[in-house]
Amino acid sequence: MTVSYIGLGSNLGQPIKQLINAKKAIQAVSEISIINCSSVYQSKALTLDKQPQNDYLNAVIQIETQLAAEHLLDTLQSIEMQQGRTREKRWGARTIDLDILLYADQQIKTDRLMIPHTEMTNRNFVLTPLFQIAPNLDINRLTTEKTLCNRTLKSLLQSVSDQELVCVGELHG
Ligand code: ROI
Repeated sequence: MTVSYIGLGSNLGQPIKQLINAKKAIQAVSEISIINCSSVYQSKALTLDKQPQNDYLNAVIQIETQLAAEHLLDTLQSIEMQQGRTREKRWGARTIDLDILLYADQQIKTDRLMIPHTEMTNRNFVLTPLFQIAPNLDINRLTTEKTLCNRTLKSLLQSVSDQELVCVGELHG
């Protein structure tokens, strides 16, 4: 069994419903057990081009799975498809986004997968819910594509504290 953390995000349609449905769909996969689930957080869209986008709702869940990382990715992508996600441009608005943030303490770099998730250490909407459910998570030895973590989650959080984030409720259902 492998512990993995999945980031959920949505800013189109009814984002809270998208998150709830995604959580239910993940729960229904027999090779996955949900161990822990963060609250739901709202934030302004982080964009590259400053094009206006709706606010996002985000959450992080901790799972245990027998699926290999590639198969977990296949599974999450098929849930995204079921929920009507089309492949939009990078950094564009989306109905549902399911990202593998961490997969045990593995470093995976393939055409399809970058684990740890490339941007996770720069994003308050990932770090705050992750810290909520795994405050003692040791990410010291992990490197993302861009950064050597080499820091505690708490100190990473301080460096993104200018990105405003509001807790808006729980992911029931
Ligand atoms: N911005 C926020 N706040 N939350 C997201 O989940 C999110 N996802 C994205 C981009 C467009 C980078 N911005 C985001 O893919």
